[in-house]
Amino acid sequence: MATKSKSGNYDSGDIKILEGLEAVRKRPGMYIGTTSAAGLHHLVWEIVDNSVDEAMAGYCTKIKVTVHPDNSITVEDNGRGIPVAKHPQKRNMSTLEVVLTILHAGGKFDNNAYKVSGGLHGVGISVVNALSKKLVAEVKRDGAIHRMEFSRGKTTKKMEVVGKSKATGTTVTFWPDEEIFETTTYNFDTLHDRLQETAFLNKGLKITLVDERELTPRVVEFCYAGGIIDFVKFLNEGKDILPGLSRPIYIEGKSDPEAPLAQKGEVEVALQWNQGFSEQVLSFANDIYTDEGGMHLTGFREALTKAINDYGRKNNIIKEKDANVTGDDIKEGLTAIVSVKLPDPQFEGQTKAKLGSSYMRALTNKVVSRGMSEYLEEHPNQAKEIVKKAQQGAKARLAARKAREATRRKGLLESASLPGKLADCSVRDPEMTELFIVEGDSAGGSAKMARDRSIQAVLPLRGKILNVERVQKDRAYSSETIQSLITAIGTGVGEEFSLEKARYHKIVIMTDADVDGAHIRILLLTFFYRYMKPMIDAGYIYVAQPPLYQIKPKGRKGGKYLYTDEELAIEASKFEDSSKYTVQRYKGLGEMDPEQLWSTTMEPKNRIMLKVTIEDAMAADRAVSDLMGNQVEKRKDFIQTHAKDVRFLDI
Ligand code: 1YM
Repeated sequence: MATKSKSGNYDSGDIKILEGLEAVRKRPGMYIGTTSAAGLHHLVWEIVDNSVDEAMAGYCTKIKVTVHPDNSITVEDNGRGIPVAKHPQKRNMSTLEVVLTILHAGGKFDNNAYKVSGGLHGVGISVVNALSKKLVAEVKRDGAIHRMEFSRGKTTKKMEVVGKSKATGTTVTFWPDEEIFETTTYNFDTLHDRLQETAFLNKGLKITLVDERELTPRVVEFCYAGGIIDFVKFLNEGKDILPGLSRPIYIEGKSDPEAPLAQKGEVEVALQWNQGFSEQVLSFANDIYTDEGGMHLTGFREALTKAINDYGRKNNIIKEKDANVTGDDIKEGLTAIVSVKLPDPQFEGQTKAKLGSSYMRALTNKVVSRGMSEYLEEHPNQAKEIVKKAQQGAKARLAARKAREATRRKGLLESASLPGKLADCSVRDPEMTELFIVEGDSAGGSAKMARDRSIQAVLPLRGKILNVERVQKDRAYSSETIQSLITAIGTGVGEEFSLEKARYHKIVIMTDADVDGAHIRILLLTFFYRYMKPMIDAGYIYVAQPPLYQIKPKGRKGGKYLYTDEELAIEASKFEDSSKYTVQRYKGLGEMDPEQLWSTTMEPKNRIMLKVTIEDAMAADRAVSDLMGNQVEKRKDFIQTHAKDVRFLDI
């Protein structure tokens, strides 16, 4: 914060500092959202966005991101190189230095109308510089290699020419500052998924990711000639596709050439239906993922619904007596990418992840209406399948409503009649109470004995829970296990879902630390993801962490609980004489007596629980369909590679 002068006003000197990179170091959260792992990764996106802008402007074809063993990062592109000549306004500085040391420099004095950087999160490369203990920039331009060094936003080595080169491009290497970040360890999967997404959204752009932290560096290359068509194919990988639709539908269009700047834009859409029932529609504005949708998505949905109804009516597939299919009916099994580009996107919504620019609704509607009706006319076989699939959706919607009404009449989804197997707690304040969902009756019995019955309720589940990804809603609602979950939790589902009615603010999934336990955990997470997503958003869903091992000195009581293999390895390395210790591995919750279960896993002051977040709905959905989809091979693969990690799965 700026210090106030004696008069109580901020003086100009203070304001200047506030505007500078000092302010970024003082309040990093204001610029990159958080100083947790997400903020650390944000630094990479910030630099890569610059290279992507250069690619969109048509000057860059390759981007390479390298993670070095010390968790420093190099981003390299083959664009024009950041200009190195004296800056027109700051006569004593090169443009390179201005871009790296002045907040919000870089501006819009160029002809690239659709910038990623400077968009929703875009705070510019100078913010990365401010938050790095060291940063080195190298620019190949005008026949020479120029180099500059910085530390915590300040220039430490003035620009110098360090070599010759006919090539052009920019290379930035930075070392995130431990004084700022809670962690400085980069996550390969996070980098991998985001860079892959960027490559999908920028047809033909080659992005290489190199991780040098392992003995043999991991190298992955992304380059998609089909762009978002390949993205849709990727999302539907392993799923059965609607007959005839193996090639996704692709539609593109742009605003009138005469449109004023404030009405300009481009729309690109790819879509494909699979035989499943869940929907995966991802929307982007200037490559920024719009998690909350917005105008482009609304325009897309309206146009798609209308085109399908118009075609269905015209060709008598939707009969005169039938009602129109709704947007929800069309969603079943739909996978789509809606990507728009516009000069000055307006973002709104809770997380600023909703496109508010209203003219994009009409533009997207127009482009998709034309493209979709053309497609349907030209592909009558596919068109028929699409309309029929939507009609199936309508039928299921009506059946689900009936099933819900029937169960509601019987009082099955009402909290009035709680499931018989639920051992409820006595306190009624949901903020204080917890529900443990436990695998199997025997572990359920232990948990019932172990719990603090004032605030902890226990619901044992017998056997596997229904795989909700593979069935339609009416069948899910008629499953006894699912009904008991819904009634115990109290929120209802579907149109009647109400977070306020949750009977507990902690729902804890407690399963064995083996493959079966992992499977049940995933099935439960799928259920919450598909039927009660607001519970995940609200942070109400947890995964219990029972210990994996206990080590104790032979012949003695008591010992130490260990929760991971790493902990065991560390403990074991300290054994002087391993014959004096025994190591017990807990395969299931049932192997612990109630006292042990309480003190290791359930007692609020000791236990470790993981809060389930939707960090990356896309990754989650992929994991879920790999595990749950119809293709057995994928499922086997997933279980084999994740049996252990599933304990830590951030779904
Ligand atoms: C590894 C990071 O920053 N590449 C990059 C940045 C710029 C340019 C090219 C560029 C842009 C323009 C003209 C323009 C930037 N230049 C500026 C500024 N990679 C990376 N590649 N010439 C080169 O936009 O007109 C800001 S970013 F302001 F100097 F033009």
